[in-house]
Amino acid sequence: LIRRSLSSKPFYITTPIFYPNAAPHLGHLYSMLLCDVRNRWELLKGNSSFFTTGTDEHGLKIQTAAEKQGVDPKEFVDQLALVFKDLASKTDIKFDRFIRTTDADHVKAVEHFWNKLQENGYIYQGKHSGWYSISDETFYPKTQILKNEENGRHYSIESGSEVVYTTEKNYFFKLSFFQQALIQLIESNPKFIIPEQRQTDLLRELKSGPLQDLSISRPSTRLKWGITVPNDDSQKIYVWVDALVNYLTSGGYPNVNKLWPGTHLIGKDIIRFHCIYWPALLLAAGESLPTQVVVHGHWLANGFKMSKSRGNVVDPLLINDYYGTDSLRFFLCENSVLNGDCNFSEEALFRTREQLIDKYSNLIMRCCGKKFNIERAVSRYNHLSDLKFQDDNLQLQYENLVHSANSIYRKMDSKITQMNFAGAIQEFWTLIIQANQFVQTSEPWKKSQDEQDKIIFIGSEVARICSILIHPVIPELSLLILKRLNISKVSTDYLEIGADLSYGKGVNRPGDHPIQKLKFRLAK
Ligand code: ME8
Repeated sequence: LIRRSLSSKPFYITTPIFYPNAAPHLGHLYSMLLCDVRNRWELLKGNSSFFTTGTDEHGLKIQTAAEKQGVDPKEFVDQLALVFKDLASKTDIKFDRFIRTTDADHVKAVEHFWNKLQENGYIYQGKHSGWYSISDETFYPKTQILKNEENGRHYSIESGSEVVYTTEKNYFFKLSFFQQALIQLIESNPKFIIPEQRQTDLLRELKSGPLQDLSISRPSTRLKWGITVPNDDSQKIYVWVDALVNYLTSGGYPNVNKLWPGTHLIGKDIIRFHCIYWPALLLAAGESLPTQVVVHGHWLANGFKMSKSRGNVVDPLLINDYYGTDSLRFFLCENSVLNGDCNFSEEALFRTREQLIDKYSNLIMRCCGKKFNIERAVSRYNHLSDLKFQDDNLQLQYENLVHSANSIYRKMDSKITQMNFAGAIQEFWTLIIQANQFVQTSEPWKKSQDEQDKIIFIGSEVARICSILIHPVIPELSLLILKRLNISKVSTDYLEIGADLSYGKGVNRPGDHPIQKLKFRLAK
């Protein structure tokens, strides 16, 4: 059995905090979902677990988006934070804290973190020079600039906007100082970043040349919407430093430490921030490093990167409304691979829903048939040693099924704790198919009551065990089924065959086919 965590701190998992400069996209739902499933899994195991998500509300992106709409940035983010929360609530995402970088405790945490970096000698004042575009509000590297020989002016190749060579005051973080420490840290901790390939790539990058110090402030004249550098009104804190500290804020930083260190789940485009900047900043501030950084790929739509111009952006709220939460959650988990991109298609989502009905619900429907009696079967066959079938072949199938049912938890647990949800779901399907075959080929409707009860007992037990184990992925449907079987003990403490013998009362009602309700529920 899996040993319960003895540490007093809960398991702590975080999504990135999202930019609320536009409505949430599928990637946002996906990262919340992966964390939600993992969090629910820990809770199912009886562990304490804490899960945070939230919004990254400062910075130029937000400032510009708010200006475009002619509203105050705070009002703007207040509205969008609600949309993100709404997505979470509609998709059964149960976070423990929704952190916003405009929260008062977060602003205090960031100021304290900054002061710590300064006290420890890792911040210095400097100048930053480069090609700056006023309209794009960004610096471009020299290699990205073209001079127009006719008018002598300079332009960004990428955006075509004019750029001017500018020098501004900035605070810098001594990132270069941490290069060797980062290499050592990563080399001595082979699972610091998963999947492995991401760790290998990052190490290669870290060894490829010297790290440059990082500019960690912006002039307040340019960046108005941000946290002011302590004791210097002329500068605002770089939005990534502000954002990363959110992971400490939720644990009570700087006063108490109820949570840290935690496990981060991030998308592949923000590895540098989480695996180079963040560990270096933590080392500089004297804090522990994250437990692990889990990196996922991106969702494509029918094989293409989602983009507004291509018109293939999947709206998670719409899809959720149309296909139902559990189908969408199941689909995203079943088709999710960490070490590559994932493909979204409505046809595939439709098929997922059909499979849930055909394979999963079918097992329950078979056992709940009005010819059978789960209550009697469960109360009668509570001693596994009693279960002997006359037919040798059936006996063998039965023994194999019991073995599979009693080992599925360990298999799923090892996959889920490695964030391999597709693998865990594969285990779930294997067992469901095996049980369906057993019930089908044993033909209980032709058997004596005694043999029939044995078959129905094992069939219901597999349905019960699978429903408990799949609960973190499809919380509503699994509970509906467990309720339909009158099962109330939803925990990994009751996963052996025969571990809960208190269910089944009144389940096999004539004329009441649970599948109808399920179909309706799934198809919403
Ligand atoms: O990066 N599929 O926020 P963000 C899957 N505020 N995931 C995707 C995706 C896709 N198609 N597109 C984007 C930020 N993502 C910062 C984070 S954390 C201290 C600050 C993922 O709203 C992306 O990889 O732009 C990232 O993990 C997340 O969405 C949030 O992106």
